[in-house]
Amino acid sequence: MQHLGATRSSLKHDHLLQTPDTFIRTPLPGADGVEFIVHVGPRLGAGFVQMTAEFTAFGKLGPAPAQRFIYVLEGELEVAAAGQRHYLTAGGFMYLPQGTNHAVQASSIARATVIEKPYEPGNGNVPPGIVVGHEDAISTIALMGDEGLRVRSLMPDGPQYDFAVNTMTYDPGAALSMVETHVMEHGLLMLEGGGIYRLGDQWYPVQAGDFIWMAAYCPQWFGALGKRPAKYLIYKDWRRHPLGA
Ligand code: UGY
Ligand code: MN
Repeated sequence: MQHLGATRSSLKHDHLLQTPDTFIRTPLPGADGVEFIVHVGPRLGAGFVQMTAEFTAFGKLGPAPAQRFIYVLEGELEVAAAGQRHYLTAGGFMYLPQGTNHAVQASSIARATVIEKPYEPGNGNVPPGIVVGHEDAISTIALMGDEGLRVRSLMPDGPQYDFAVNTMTYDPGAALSMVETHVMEHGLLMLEGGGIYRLGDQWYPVQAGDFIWMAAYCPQWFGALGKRPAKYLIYKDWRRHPLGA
């Protein structure tokens, strides 16, 4: 459908709002039966790649050039790694440290968020390990004591992990208690509901299906609107010195 050039998508120097009407699919090397919407990556100045992988039945991902985090949106993925097979359904996730030999294949039509980031070792001597889980098994934390804003941390928090992936669920009317401006960048996928996202000096209506990238220091705030909760999956780089040391 042609909308006379109108879209909510917007690219500014410190943020991107990418709405589904502007998604373009691309194949990637090594993958078979999978199309990718590459939402963000180094070409935009990001230190990570985030994409939506759309699998046909038995579609396979190619090898990961970096650490890989997979969160299943729909369908089922079979992931073989370290001599074990894991079956991930919607809300299931897996983290594979850089260099982990693994295979990802869809059992049926499936969709997943895939985040890849070159590993920054930090100065610890414990290597990161494979993580497998399901969001439903993770307890929620009320952000700054607000029971209307619940956070689940999908990645373990330890010195060996250099990024975090959380889900955040806002009851209707719940909002971040402050405009955040921080050194970490974010990749964000709206999973449910909607609201208003402040990014830089702009306020945008956003809804399930939208993707947002926030560069380091991009002023950000969200308030949920509507009659059902709003929920998003959010990535941030974490626990590393800004000088890379
Ligand atoms: O973890 C965060 O920085 C999160 N509170 N940011 C956000 O929701 N935009
Ligand atoms: Mn933030």
